Amino acid sequence: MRPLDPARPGAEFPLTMNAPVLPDALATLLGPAGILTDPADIAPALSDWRSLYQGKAMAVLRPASTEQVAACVKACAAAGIPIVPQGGNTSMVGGATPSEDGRSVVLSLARMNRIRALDPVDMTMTAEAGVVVKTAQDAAADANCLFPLSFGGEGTATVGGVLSTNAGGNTTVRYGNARELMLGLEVVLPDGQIWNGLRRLRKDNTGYALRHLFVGAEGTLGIVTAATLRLFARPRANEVLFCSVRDEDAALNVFRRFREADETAIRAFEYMSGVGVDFAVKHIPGVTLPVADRADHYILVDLASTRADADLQGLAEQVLGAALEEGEVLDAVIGGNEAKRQAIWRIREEHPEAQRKEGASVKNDVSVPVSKVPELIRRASAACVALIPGTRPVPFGHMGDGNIHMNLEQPVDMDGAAFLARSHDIMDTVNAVVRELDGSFSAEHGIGRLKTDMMEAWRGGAELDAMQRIKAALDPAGLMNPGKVLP
Ligand code: 2HG
Ligand code: ZN
Repeated sequence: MRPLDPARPGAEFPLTMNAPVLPDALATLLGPAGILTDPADIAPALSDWRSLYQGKAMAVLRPASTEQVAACVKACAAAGIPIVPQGGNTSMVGGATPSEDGRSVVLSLARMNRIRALDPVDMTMTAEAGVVVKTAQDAAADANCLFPLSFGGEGTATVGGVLSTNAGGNTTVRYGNARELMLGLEVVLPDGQIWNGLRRLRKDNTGYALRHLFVGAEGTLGIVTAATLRLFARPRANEVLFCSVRDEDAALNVFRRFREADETAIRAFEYMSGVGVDFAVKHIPGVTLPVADRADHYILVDLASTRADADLQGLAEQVLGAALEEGEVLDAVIGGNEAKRQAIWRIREEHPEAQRKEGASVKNDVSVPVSKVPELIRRASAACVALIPGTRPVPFGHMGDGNIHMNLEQPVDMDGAAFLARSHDIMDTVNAVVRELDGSFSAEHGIGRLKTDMMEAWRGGAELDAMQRIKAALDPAGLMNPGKVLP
């Protein structure tokens, strides 16, 4: 083995006795389009979307087939080179960023972007890991079906990434998380074996459900190269509502009212605070407040039905009428046409960007039982303001499934870096409330690098022990996405 390019030994990698060296075989195997070592070319793969981490890598490998992924894994295993799998690189927790030591390679699935099969009778789609979520949605729609996973990063995130992180998003309340949308997987194991588990079966009780082990493992147990996904009937009717509500309890009660009136019609039920909506209106061109008066609390309700003649407007009027009478809902608009529906969704989807433009912020992707969401928002907000006076709580997100982004924006008169230096104090403060409410410190963004140090406190004992033994059994050399998930 010797460096790929003798003029640039291992790119930024110092050639020492212990330093692994990129095997020559990779260049032959992948060809020029399949391996990047130029610092300018690999730079985008070395940092995360939130700019929390700046890693280094010997190269970015870009295999174009499952066999090539397997060959890369074998070659890297033989050379002792850690592999960081990467999809759309939209992780919120640094899950796809290499470490700073420069010893690893990033393995991008971007070139594995074929939809291998779509069956509107089985209602399944088999897509390679690098297929962008939006592309999968569009392919399903072309076949008159629905691939329901939906979230802000869907135009960049990929099938392999959303399965490896068990992404949730806006429609969990109706269709479940990525895990529930997966029937089968193809995975390259850490020893380079290819496991073809791309079954299309709704029933298959044949021992351990191996496929579920790789969902949410964030690439620490192997590399997902393709998946068979569940499709659904495409909705023919859709309405989106934006309402100002009295308080958090009122928001939850409106959710209850819709569930009682027609549970199957709720495609998303999102909460937003007054401060978060203010930021969206202030920073995002074209975003305006749809209701007449500003309020401290808002909800977005997305209703859908596969029946073209479903009277969703009637359903909305019936539920809102009662909620208005009780003083739970203060004001409401119903989208009406597609442009208006999209305008309402933009207010919610632009929350992360609006928060970024307002200044430094700390994210807390947490979940609690749905009944506890109002208490979570109130108690965590108060605790953070007590910790750092002037902090601006911006709770928003997926109220219908109990996942709130309990985010905190820096005080107006505080230095952003000084605020971020308190990140761990803030996360601990929110998590103390989450723990009392029987919640989770990571609802949908995963553990990545950001939350590994919380695993012991939250999952320590038998649970973490079992995880560590699974990791050791499948990846004894610890080369698959090291430093992620497990402490
Ligand atoms: C969302 O729901 C994402 O928009 C991002 O999960 C949440 O920025 C966040 O904290
Ligand atoms: Zn979210």
